[in-house]
Amino acid sequence: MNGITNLSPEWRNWIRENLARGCAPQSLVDDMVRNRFDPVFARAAVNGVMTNNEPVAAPFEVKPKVGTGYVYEMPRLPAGNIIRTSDRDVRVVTRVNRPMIAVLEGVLSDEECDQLIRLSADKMHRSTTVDPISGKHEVIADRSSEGTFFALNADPFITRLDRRIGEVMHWPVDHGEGLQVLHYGTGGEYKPHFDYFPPEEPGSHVQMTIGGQRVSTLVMYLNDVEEGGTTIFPEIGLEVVPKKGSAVYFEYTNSQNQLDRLTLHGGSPVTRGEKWIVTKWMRQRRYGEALSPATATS
Ligand code: PD2
Ligand code: ZN
Repeated sequence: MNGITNLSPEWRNWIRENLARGCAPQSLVDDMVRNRFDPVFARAAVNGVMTNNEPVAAPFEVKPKVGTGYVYEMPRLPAGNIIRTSDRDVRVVTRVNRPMIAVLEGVLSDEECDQLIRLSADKMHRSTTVDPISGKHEVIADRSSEGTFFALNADPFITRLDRRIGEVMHWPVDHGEGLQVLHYGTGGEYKPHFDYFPPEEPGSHVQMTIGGQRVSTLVMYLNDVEEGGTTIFPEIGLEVVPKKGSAVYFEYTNSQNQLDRLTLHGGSPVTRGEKWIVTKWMRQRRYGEALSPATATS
């Protein structure tokens, strides 16, 4: 611990009032750190005021204009401009707070991107999505790409990447689905969808029997795309341009099991060249070492 580690009633009120005004939790943590609070303590203090049933949840909901009712909690993604993992520093270039989205640079080195493509190239299969009724994987036109996956601990290279990715997403590695590599040729796209399993679809329950709901996604870009192939968030008008080694992170399930519909997203058509990505989906609970990703769209 480094700095102040106790919370006076005045500071507790200050946190409560600012949350009620709609300030982003992270901005309160930053202010506290500037006022010599220990960073870990400041984060815990803001989280504590938010989750101790203090009267902060209602003003914190998305305004009726959007009307999702999703309560934003402290992001799982670590705070700060740089996320220091065990083997690599990752730079945060953009953060959106509602929905919680971040663009990250340098998640993978150029060599790691090339290696993932090399390892995947000769074991690609046409991508599937989950049938909303049966929960079974089916090939459908909404997802014109081919893919393959790497189980946790498939080899030392994959183990190292999974460890780093777990640190970036601040979630246990064994709660993650195996890394999924996707390749889109020219014209390939992935129509807008949710990465969580929509509860109203019967097939979702099949997908959630092991590991529960998905909570967050990290889409990492393995190459620069000549034209198109952006990751789009149509509800908020955000478009992330693929850049080799960079990633887009987003989270959509909170501790109360609410799902953030503003994280609707898709892969826009690749209009020139090709696009390679690798995706990590995190679950609420342990998912199991040997399981392949449960590819879901609605
Ligand atoms: O290729 C993408 O940008 C993309 C878009 C939406 C990937 C995913 N979803 C995904 O892997 O879930
Ligand atoms: Zn997706």
